[in-house]
Amino acid sequence: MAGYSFPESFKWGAATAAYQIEGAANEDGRKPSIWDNFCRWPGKVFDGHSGDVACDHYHRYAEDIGIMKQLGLQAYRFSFSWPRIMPDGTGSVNEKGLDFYDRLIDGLLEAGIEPWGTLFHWDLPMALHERGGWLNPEIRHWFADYARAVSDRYSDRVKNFMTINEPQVIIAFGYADGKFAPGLQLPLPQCIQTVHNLLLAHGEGVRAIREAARGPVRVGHAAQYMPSLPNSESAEDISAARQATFATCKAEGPLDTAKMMWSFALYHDPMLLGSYPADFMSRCGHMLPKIHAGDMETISEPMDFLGINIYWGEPVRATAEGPQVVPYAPGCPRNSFGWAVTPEALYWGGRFCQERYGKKDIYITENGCPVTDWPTADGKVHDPMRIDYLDSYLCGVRRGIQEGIPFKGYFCWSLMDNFEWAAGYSQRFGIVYVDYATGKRTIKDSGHWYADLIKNNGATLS
Ligand code: GCO
Repeated sequence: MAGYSFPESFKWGAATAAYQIEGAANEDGRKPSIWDNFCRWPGKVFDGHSGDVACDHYHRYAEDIGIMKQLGLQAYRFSFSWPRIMPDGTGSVNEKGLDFYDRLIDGLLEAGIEPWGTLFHWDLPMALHERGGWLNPEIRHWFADYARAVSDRYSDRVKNFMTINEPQVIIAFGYADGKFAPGLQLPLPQCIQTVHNLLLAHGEGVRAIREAARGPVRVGHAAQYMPSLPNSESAEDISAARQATFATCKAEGPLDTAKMMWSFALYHDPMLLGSYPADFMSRCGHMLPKIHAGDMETISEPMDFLGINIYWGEPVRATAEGPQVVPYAPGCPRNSFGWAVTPEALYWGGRFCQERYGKKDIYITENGCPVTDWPTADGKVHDPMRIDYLDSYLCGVRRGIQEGIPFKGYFCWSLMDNFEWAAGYSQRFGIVYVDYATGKRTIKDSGHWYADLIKNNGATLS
């Protein structure tokens, strides 16, 4: 109910990613990533857009920190650019790249904002892709070396690290259906090998961050997560939604590679339970690469928190034949990407996560709403639909907290409009509007709404 204050320790933040906002793609020693390359592949990215300039955050970071301070953000989730810090992916580090994140982190701390750093948010150095990328088992060592360099440099000031953003999207979109960089469409066995390599890299990265840390740090990740939502709150429908949320493949019939690569448990059972899901093993276990002694222990190196990125869920009901997807109601609210607006997704996502993986701190590391908004004659950006989206989803977090689900923080995606991957600049997620022609930032109505919410620690929610 309105007026409820979130726990004092609840962290209110916003999130971005290096390739989506920094620009300066060829500056100060940075070398191409697979996304620089992918954007030059005709037809792959909307209108041939790229992150060459993006929001020019590399040069405007001080102004952006000022906006974060004006919003009253308590934390800011950004990502380190691997090709800016280690331009060849391994070996020597690029001092000018490291210096940028020193300036950013020191500026955040000066503004009283906690820096939360994602090590990998999809911008794999092209040099590593040319050596096989996530297909090469060596990537577990490449990623660990990179993680060590980041932790060694910043762990005196950054106390919260996330290893890999959305493993599912990296593999499903990048290696299975090819709609994201590096644009590959590999057969199921090879996709499964990339999953295993990526999970080993994650585990090695957790260890490397801790080994190199100069002081206590917390390590987690940021998972893509589209929970199934019970069509009613009957015990049967809740059970059906829980089962559907963690399913990886059907017991029989054709296997859909991309769909399987999207599944949540395929990555999170190994990370959090130390084993691949039973339904996956029964049909695809033989496609895994050889699992050496210690591999599953590496993959399940304990994390200090779970980061989940949730935008919407899919209604499911119980039937005699098992969980059945319920079509969205005709004309249901949808955002500019066409994604259904399902306010209960954060609640059920967090609840099912806790029930399966235990009471580990949960941060919503991404949640937000794309709207094709623009400044009106008054020079403001009125985005009531985004406010309604954020308000209604956060009411689900409030319900979860009141029921004991360990929601500990929320990072709105995104601080500012930015490069939305294959959709280029056609989709705007920011609570701050960016005029890409001039770089001008304008805090949207949703940004002012969010600032007020933070000031009242959630008490102004509906
Ligand atoms: C993701 C990525 C973000 C996207 C955002 C909107 O979750 O896909 O982490 O980089 O921009 O989610 O799609």
